[in-house]
Amino acid sequence: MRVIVFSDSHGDVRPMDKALAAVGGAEAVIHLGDIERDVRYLEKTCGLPVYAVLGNNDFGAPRPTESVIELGGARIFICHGHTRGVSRGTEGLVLAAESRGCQAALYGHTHRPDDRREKGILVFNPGSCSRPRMGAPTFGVLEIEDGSCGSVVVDWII
Ligand SMILES: [Mn+2]
Repeated sequence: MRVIVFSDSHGDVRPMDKALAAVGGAEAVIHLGDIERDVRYLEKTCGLPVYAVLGNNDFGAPRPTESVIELGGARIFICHGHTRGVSRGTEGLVLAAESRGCQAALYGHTHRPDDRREKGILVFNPGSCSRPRMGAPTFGVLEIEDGSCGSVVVDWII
């Protein structure tokens, strides 16, 4: 199954709308936090299941900060990343995913895309779809088949 991954939209939902229109065949959307208002917009408009966590700029909403979701037979650890120190590296993130038996660890917060494997775990950050730290806005696409995750970061020229 195909899953679109956003993070750090920070109040600008237009890039998400464009990405959803451009990528066909998606069956779910993941938003990795910052900001929660944009998650509520997705839930109202995109017509797909939305899985989301709170970012460091999200307060008080009834959502988790970290979560394990199951999609396409894969266990996926999702978090914004600030609770796992991702600005300094992904070691804590990978440990958290590993200890939860996950095949993938998704995070945001850095506004920089990441798409690697560590200890056999997909370590993936879609970057920011509206406020990239460098280069073009980006989002991510996961392709999950029989419990294994392929991935790609998509550069998005608005
Ligand atoms: Mn953040």
